[in-house]
Amino acid sequence: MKILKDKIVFISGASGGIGKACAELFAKSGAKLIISARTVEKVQEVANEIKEKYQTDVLALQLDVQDKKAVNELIDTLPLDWQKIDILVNNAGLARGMDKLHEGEPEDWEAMIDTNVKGLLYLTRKIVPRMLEHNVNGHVINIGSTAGIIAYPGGTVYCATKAAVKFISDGLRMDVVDTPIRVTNIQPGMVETNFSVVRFHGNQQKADNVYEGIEPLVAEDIADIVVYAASAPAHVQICEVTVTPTHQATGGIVHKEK
Ligand code: 8X3
Repeated sequence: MKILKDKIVFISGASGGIGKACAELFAKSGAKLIISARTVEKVQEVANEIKEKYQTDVLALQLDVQDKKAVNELIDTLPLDWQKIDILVNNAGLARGMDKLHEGEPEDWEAMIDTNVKGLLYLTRKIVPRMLEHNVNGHVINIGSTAGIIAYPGGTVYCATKAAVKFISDGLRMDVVDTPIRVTNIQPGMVETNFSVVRFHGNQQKADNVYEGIEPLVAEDIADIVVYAASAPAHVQICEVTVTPTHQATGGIVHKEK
């Protein structure tokens, strides 16, 4: 896609799932990528795969977005050619546990709040000023969730973090209204990735049950929307997109084949 040619796109949490699918589609559209993840080996593997397939520049970096100091250092020390970031995809995020609030694990809440909310804030705080400095038509694309629109049983803290993503997106859109920067919040419903395996602390059976009897979205469905929003003309801001499988009306309302 001509509009994305040579644009620099930063994608957090790109070692798999939605992040990796976005990386592939941006690369296919001619963009250059900075992709980060907590495990450098995994994200480097994704980078090698994409470089070979699309002959584009990809910089793979180790980053835990929960670590404010690491986020700041990483952005401050980007190689010269990579400093002019056009598009930030705040994708790093996770769900942990499905306990009732009063029975839940504070460590699970911390992982979700620190990644989904604080990590997204740290990266945005660091990158948006550089978009302004470099005078680019910047774009911040946040991966929210239907969970941020309506809560569901067992999702109290996860839903709260995604509601925060919605309001951070809305607030940031106001903060940058006098600049060329666009802000998009994409709110997917059920997407079959590693998401549920992580939520259930590695229990594959429990994860499989989530998607049994329904055809869930796949990571590529979300990447299509991310790249669509990013390639809209500069005067068009896709503020929010909610996308669910056909048999999911919203968070907790799902029709499953018996
Ligand atoms: C994930 C959406 O419906 O699995 O963000 O909670 S859902």
